[in-house]
Amino acid sequence: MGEELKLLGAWGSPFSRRVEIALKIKGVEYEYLEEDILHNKSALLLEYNPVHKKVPVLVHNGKPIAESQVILEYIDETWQDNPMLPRDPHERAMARFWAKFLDEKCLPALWKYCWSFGEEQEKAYEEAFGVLKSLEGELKDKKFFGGNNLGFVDIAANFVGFWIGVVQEAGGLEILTPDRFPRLCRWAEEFRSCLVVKENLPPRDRLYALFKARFEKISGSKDAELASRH
Ligand code: GS8
Repeated sequence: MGEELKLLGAWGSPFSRRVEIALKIKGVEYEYLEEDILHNKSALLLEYNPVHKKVPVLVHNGKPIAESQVILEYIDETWQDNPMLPRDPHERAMARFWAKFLDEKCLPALWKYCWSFGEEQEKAYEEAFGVLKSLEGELKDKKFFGGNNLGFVDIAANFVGFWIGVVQEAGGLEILTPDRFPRLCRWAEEFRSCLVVKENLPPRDRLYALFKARFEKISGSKDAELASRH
């Protein structure tokens, strides 16, 4: 019926992969446009997301929507089969609460731990450990955050389910491990083995190589900085 759906995304971005998972859950067709976010953002991206200039942007019949969680809600409201948010208002509110926590608390804390050094990293570890503990507590004995089926919070937690494991391996870090977080690690395995997820994750080797190069670059510049002080 002349519906036009485009996704401006980036292959390694957990945010744009969230949207891909959601569109696959709904079974809607879309055109994917890969953005070179580091070196060459397209005119389309700048036009459609002038505020943040970031992916993902979903463009539905010419109308752009930015910010992955906003996009997920839009998708859930527009295509109502296979709902991602629960129906019950309190459960819906709780799902939004945890999704917000993931972006506002978990992601910054985990990222800081992964990309800092020395004393700063030790401090960051405490905070990252704390946010993961909160998630571990919320999972309880549920299969997914939303219960028996993959839902909104699981999709929002995709960077915990996949990206963190790759980053910690590339950087020789240890935080999300089964001894510290047995439920979260079991959830992560469950998450990655869902077909819609599995088919919409970046290639692990390629992501690993990207992070490895980034760690090498950072440790190189840190060595240079230390040397210049002596
Ligand atoms: C974050 C999007 C984002 O950081 C969301 O959609 O949920 N809160 C937003 N996108 C990154 C790619 S992933 O690291 C991006 O587009 N970066 C480009 C830039 O910062 O210039």
